[in-house]
Amino acid sequence: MVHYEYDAKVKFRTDEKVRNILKTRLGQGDYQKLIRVNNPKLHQFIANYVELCNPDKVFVSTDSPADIQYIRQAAIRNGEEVELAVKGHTIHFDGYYDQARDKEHTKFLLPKGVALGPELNAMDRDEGLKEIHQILKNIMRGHELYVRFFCLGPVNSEFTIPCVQLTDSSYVAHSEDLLYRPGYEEFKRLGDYERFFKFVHSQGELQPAGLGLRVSKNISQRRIYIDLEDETIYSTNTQYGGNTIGLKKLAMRLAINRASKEGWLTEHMLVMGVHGPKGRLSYLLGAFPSMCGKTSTALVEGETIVGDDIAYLREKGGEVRAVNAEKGIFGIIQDVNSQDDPIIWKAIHNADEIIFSNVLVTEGKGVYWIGKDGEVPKKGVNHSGEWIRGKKDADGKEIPPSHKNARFTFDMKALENVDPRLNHPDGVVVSGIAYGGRDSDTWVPVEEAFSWQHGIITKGASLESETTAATLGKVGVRTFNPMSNLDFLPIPIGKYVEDNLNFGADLPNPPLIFSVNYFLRDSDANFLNDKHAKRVWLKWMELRAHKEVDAIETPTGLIPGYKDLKRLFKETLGEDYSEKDYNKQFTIRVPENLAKIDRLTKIYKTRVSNPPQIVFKVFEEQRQRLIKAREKYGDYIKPMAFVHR
Ligand code: SPV
Ligand code: MN
Repeated sequence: MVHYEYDAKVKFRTDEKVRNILKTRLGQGDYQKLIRVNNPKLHQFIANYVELCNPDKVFVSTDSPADIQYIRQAAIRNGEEVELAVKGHTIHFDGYYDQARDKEHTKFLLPKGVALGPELNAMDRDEGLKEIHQILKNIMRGHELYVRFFCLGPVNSEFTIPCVQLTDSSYVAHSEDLLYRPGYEEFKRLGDYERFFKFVHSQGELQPAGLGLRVSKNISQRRIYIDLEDETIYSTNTQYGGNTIGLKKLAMRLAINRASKEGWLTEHMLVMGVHGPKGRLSYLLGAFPSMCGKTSTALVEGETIVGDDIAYLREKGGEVRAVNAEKGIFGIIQDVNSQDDPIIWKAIHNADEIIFSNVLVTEGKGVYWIGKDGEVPKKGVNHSGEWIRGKKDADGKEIPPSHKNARFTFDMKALENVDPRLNHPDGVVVSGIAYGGRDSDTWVPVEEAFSWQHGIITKGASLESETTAATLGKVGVRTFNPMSNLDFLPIPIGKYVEDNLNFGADLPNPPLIFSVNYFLRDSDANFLNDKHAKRVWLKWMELRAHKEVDAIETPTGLIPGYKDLKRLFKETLGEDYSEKDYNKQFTIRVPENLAKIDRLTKIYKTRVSNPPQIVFKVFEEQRQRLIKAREKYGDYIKPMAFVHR
């Protein structure tokens, strides 16, 4: 379909014209690399954006070590990364106001007549394309454009989605090399194939930052526009990975859209192997909003990791199979230390290639982040420039040594516990799915849903997370975040919930669904669990998946019995788990649970267009169970009131 003049101009170019553009703009070697992929649609796409963005130079990267090395070196040469004391480790800064995903300027471009509901950020497609093409015009003057090919999901698999990334950021191109499976050979193999995802990114004009690095200058022109119809995403005037790394959260939006049409799922989930008795390994998925412990869970001691952020789920032979869309980690570094996250700590010290972003660089080119082992340095250089303790920003706010969203990027091969099935084309069989957010007072630490439908509705679709106020551990606002996927939904929430319900509806043995809560507090705001308790909840979920342990039936779901947890705490952590702690943690909090149902009912009635009606029925049934229990036992009910089953 032709939507406006720019489209009209480029859509009708002949293959010959396209090749001529490429021949003139690319060096002989790069032209040859590109033409070896026999894909006219790909050539047309690249020619269009080379012409529009007008880079000084184009580099086409194959999967060869030499090409990858070229990009690594370009990142240093261009001032996007600086080498640190440890060989292969580099630092990248994003601009002071470019430290996170820009939700306000991330928009779906919608053809006339399509609507996504009030919660999703969207604009008219023609208008959006016009605006973004204006921003892109000549934006790469003076820059080199990198053309990169990758695959989402394992290669040679039903899950594979080939992608092409155009970017003038060697940091983005380098990051993708650590995070995604190579795709040049796959594109060559596929030939004239049209269903690939396309990403166009430019960091735009740059300005100096600390250590001689350069950061995006025109933040007011920062845009992330998602064209679902053409499966193309545009990103401009930003460097932060969540806005720029095409295959990460940008591709996730396209993949959710595709999955919805084709009957599979794209989820914001970790994938991990949990060891059960007698050498058994069972796979669990976990959905958590950002900064709620997803990466830490995926990387607990004693278990294996398949992925920490994005999973694709497909039904195969009556089972649910999952893969990691990625093969590396772009993880939050704050509070990573040798005690709390020993596996990540070790990998950060052993990996032969890491990009650190927005941490403090100390004298002698070491790095420091908040919560790292050791003393806070007195000075250094960070995303704010030269830094000393107590430094304030323009608003008078104290600047911490590292940004709270500072990250590390490495290939998962740096990890000692990477699962052997990471790249298996059939993925792993899913035994259970856990949903969790920051919740100070409602959910128990772990609970199984009564069924797929009950789990999707009262756990996944009811997920909320509290924003953490900086002051004294006080609890902030609860934000609604269905399946932790709200920021990435390209389809109306109601439709997405329905897709989830349908996915498990006809399976003979769907994965069990759980909620977990690592953030439960007592009335003095102290956490009721330490960080390692999650290892026990994982073990309990694994046993439940094989019906090897019983559970207690409460109005909201099935919870562990004390004796089982006591044993698992001892076996897993060597700790004595007291009945007092158990009762505190697993008390059913009726008023808070009822308030949650009221909140969610209201949200689904007012903020979600066309919610599946079953949602209200399941909420109402849960409300009645809670009211009945309250009549009998009061507001706060210890597990012993309920029966084992
Ligand atoms: C998240 O915020 O969920 C992340 C990092 O995984 S980002 O790439 O910014 O999305
Ligand atoms: Mn994420």
